[in-house]
Amino acid sequence: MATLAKIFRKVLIPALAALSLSACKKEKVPEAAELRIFSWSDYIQEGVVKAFEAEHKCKVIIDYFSSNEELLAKVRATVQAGGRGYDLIVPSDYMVGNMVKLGLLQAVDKAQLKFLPDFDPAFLKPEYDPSLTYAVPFAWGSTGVAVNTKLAAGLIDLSKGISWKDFFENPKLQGKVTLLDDSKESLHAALMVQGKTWTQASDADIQNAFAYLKAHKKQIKLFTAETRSTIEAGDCVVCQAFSGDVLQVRAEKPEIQYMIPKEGATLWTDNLAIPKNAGNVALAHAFMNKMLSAEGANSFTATTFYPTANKKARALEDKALTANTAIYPDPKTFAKLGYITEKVALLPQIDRLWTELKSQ
Ligand code: N2P
Repeated sequence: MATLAKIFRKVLIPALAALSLSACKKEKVPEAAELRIFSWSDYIQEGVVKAFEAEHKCKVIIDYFSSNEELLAKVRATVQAGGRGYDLIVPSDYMVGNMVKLGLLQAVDKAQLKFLPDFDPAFLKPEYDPSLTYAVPFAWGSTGVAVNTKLAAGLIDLSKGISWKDFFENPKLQGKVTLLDDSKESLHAALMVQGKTWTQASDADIQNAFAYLKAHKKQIKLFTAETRSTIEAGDCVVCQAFSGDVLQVRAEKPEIQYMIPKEGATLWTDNLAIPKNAGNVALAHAFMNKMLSAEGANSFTATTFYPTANKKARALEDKALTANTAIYPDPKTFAKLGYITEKVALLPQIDRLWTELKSQ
């Protein structure tokens, strides 16, 4: 009996320990695949992320940016630094063209994109990437103004709509308006007051528009990217903002109204694209399929109030959404919207005047 106990202690226990150690080594769980996304805020709902993680046994990491310039700076820096970057990013129209020229994007594999046959033909040949080589149109909207109708009472007569001229010049609105903290959107608003479209604008028009912004700087309470919290808190009477962001606040606060000023507003399309230094291109394509399937796109619009390029998704939408002209502008309003396009030669000038304006 004593000998048996000895054998157990001396031979079996160490053997079992060695066995379990090697089993441990073998069982070391491989690191979960990761999908790294850099997106505009609130574009990707938590439920979508959780479902995708479960379906693809991966971890989704999302960072947020609030302007195309911020997106460009980050992607450029990570590509230059070498190593793994984001797998999926969401640049707007003109920024796609810009990033392609800088060699920051890789081609998407269209054969993997199951939703393309459901796309609205209007989105299949965008000027900035006519064959959808580098980017897939995803969401679209306008940049108009949020009006707090309670605070605006007695300050502006909204029965005739609103204008950018009011926004910048109405003395009753002094210190009560906010502009997006975005050089191009701010410039576009000033150009529109002067009857210029973005594409027409010359070097001199841009200088004049910045001079106008400078002359009316007292009118502007704040340049901010945090428009939703600013509107929600009642911190502005009229606030330049993206359509869906305003409508998300309006869902809780009916006194907030989204308006397209008389002179016009920016029309934009945000895209899904894959940077050169992506680490998981397969997951990036899978996530595109998730977001842009008819069901995915439908739930995206229902939560963000931004329409997508998927026409089939529109057929699934609640009639209250498809009939909402703040989401789908009527043809007369739509005709007043204009894209911000690339103005490569004028960029240094825009940047300089913008920095000057903000530091004034
Ligand atoms: C979403 C912002 C809309 C992006 N929060 C404008 N391109």
